Amino acid sequence: MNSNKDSINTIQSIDDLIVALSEGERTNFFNILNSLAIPSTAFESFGSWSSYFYTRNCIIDNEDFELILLCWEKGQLTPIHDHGGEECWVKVITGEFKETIYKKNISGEMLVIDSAVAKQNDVTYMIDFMGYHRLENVSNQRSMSLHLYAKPIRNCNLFDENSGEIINKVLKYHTIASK
Ligand code: 2CO
Ligand code: FE2
Repeated sequence: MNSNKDSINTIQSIDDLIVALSEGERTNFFNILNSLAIPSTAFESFGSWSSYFYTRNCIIDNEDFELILLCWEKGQLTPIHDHGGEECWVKVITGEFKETIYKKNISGEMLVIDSAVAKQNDVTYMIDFMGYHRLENVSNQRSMSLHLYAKPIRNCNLFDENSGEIINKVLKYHTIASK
């Protein structure tokens, strides 16, 4: 049943999403992202694109959380990385993403422990004890994903596949939304 109350409470704009996250608890973040009713076109003005690498576009960044739109050309992918000790929720806005999860064994080798494809509107969750992960745009077009980190992630560890070393990296934004 879709009562008036439900539709009033459904988040229909990015501004309302920011209010809901600001007033909400982390334990509700998965449900908040899962029940969004924001058209994918509403995210387009936050996007930017690069033929070299997926872009990280900041929608809002405060002491408690960071909401960023990632824009991916076909085939673009992240390095294998962790999340700097923070919680990470990803909602697919357009397209399809393969998420591969890795863990180091006692010899220091990075092993695949799981992989799945997330489709439009799916929400995934990661935290460092679950391992490292990689995301890849496996759809045949440009795609967008919405990433929520609490608290914001300023640095994370990358696994360098050539050297087998872990490298700490400062994370940057390609664009920052004006307030
Ligand atoms: N964590 C990566 C980043 O913020 C994206 S993969 O999904 O968490 O660049
Ligand atoms: Fe990630």
